[in-house]
Amino acid sequence: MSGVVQAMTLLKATFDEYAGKDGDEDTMTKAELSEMLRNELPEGGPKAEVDDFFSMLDNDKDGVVDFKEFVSFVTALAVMCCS
Ligand SMILES: [Ca+2]
Ligand SMILES: [Ca+2]
Repeated sequence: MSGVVQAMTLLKATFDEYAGKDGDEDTMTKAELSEMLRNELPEGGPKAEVDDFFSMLDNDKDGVVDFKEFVSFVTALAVMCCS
């Protein structure tokens, strides 16, 4: 597997793990997102409110974060941090 494929697989696995907690693994609720931030990021993640973070992720404002929104956000973050 290439590094990119590996990274994508990992992203998808992480998304599925947390998004599936309420039985709907296609979308992530605010509760699921905040659990992911607590577990996956050092120091519980950015100190910004989960609310702010969630609305940044929820591009189409339907109240949940789907995998596409999740990936676009992570990609944007990677571009900001690594370029
Ligand atoms: Ca869910
Ligand atoms: Ca959404």
